[in-house]
Amino acid sequence: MSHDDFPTENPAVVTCGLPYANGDLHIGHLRTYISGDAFARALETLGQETAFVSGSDMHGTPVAVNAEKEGVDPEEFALRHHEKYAETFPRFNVEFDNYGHTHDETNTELTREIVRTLDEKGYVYEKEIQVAYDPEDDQWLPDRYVEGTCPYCGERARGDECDEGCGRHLEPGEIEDPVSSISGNPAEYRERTHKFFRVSEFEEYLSEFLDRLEGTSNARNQPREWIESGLQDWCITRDMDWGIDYPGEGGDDLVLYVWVDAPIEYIASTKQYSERVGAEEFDWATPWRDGEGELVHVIGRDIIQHHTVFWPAMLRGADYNEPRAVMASGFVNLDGAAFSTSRDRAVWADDYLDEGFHPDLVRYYLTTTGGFQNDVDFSWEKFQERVNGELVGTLGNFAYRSLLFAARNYGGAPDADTSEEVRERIEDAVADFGAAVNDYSLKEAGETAVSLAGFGNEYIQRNEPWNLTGEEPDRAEQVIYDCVQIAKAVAVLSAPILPGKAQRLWEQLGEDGSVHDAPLDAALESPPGEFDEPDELFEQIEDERVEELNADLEERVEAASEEADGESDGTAADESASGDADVEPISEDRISFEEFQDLDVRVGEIEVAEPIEGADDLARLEVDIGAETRQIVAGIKQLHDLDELPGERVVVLANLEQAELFGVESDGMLLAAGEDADLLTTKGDSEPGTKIR
Ligand code: B3M
Ligand code: ZN
Repeated sequence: MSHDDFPTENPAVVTCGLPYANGDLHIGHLRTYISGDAFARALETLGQETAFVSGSDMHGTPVAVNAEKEGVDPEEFALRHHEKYAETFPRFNVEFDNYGHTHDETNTELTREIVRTLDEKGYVYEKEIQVAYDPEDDQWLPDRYVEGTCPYCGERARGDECDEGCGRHLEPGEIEDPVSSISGNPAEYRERTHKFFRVSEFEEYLSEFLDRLEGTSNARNQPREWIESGLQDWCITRDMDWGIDYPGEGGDDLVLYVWVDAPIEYIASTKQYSERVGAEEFDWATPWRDGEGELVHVIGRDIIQHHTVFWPAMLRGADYNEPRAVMASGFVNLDGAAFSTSRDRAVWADDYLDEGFHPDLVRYYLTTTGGFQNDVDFSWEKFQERVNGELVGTLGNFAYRSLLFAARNYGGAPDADTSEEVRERIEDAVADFGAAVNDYSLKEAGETAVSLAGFGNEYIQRNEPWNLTGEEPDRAEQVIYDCVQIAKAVAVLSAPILPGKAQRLWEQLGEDGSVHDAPLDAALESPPGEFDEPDELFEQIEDERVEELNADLEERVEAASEEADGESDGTAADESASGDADVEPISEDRISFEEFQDLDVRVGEIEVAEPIEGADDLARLEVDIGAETRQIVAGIKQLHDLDELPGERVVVLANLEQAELFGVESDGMLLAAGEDADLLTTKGDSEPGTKIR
């Protein structure tokens, strides 16, 4: 069975992985929420009825451990963070139809009901297992209360997840050499009776389900390996006070494992939305249970297993509908290394906004830099480059010059019809947008607007309406009308990713209402006649600003590292105990040898190196990489004597996506170290084209 293309007749529900209510949000966290929001908006643009929901994950040891470290009650602790999240998301134009939390009544009730159903249907059984226990503190050590060695890969891991190694979910009792993460005391294993969910019974179902599943390929393929290597049943109870009490027989002193009630919040949150707007407007039961619907989960790639194995098995066991798609994103790094909350090595959500940056800029950066599955590297330089290049230089520039010319000369859109060339170009963009959304590619969906604006710039430049107004007024009117039409299409196509800016452009065009209510066809409908002179949509980010932001980040990292070093109590939980403040921390995110082999790195020989006029830092190079000579743009203009470079052997990443920098195509990247762009070279005499492995 394959799914019909979006838009379908059925209601869709787009969900985002629930953030644990246990800390401050940084822009790395925001990737999931911004992407979910953009995808939900894009579906609506296509005409798909969509509810967009999520909530805070209030339970489990990620919350309990942090609350305990702060010495506060977990409920109070989690609620405080929940409220903060609920307030922060809209500030990034992430507009959930409902944002609940897992501790509320709707979720608690629904969770109990679903677990009871699973129990009644024979999918739950009891088993004696070994559970980690701290004899000195007289405390059970579920999940993140215990740390030790992963039995699968030998890396350090926490109780329920090999977070630094192979990424597997770990069952209680599996972790080796257990130690309490709170006290640092060595732990022992003691026997306890727990409840298990028979995931293994769903093996056949899950493998068929994966054949139907849409979304990103990581979410569709990775689980196959887990299923082929045999599914384990999941322990669904924990020895804790904080959580939802086990609802069935014989689990009086147990709470449910957080991963039971967390995904159920997707349903509960949809239910709350229904209750608020009325079932006539959106009936939660249609997509989830009684009818058909399109369920799309947007998550981080570390929780694929939970969403493609455990969750669909639960849904199936309790007679709910299955997800249509799982979109699993890569992580966000900062200047090439993982964010580190404890080292203050992060761009915090609040700080970003306090700096006065518009939320749409980071939305654009996070959704269109690289494919959805890939990790995105954030640096203020790269952010500046994309904002100044694509948003200011292409989209903003096109909108401003077109609307300004139109307003000054005609008081708005002149009297004309769209030319065939422009109509066809917009039709292509509209078709590309639809295809991108059906392909779950936000990057491609976002690119339709920017590349259409790029076409608009080229169109206006080629037709020079400013030279036509005197001699050929009809031609001038035609060209400007076309440009206004393109601007309208750009507003419609960019709305999911740039909701605030697209709305501004919509208003500049003299349109009423919200661009978010405009269907995709509006891109081709005639723009209203009158509008005033526009103001610029985007503002250039200056180099000094970037320098300040980098200096500030460095200062904070240093201060946090010093503080952490001073405070270090030597427990296993202290993330900051290793590393040197002056050296970027080594990424905790290991890649496989296969992933490394995806990089096509070659020896190259520089043939030409010349400055790019007008660009501060950029040089244009021609590099022989054996089979061909590549044009590569590199930020080395100030850092190297370009005349001396021809003849140098360098190291080139040959299969990097092509890019355009300062209007010059760049087809590959020179590898270089550090701030001074110290160029990597070869020691022996490998010829250009030799592969580096
Ligand atoms: N609260 C956060 C995470 O592991 C976790 C997600 C739950 S989604 C149902 O990314
Ligand atoms: Zn492991």
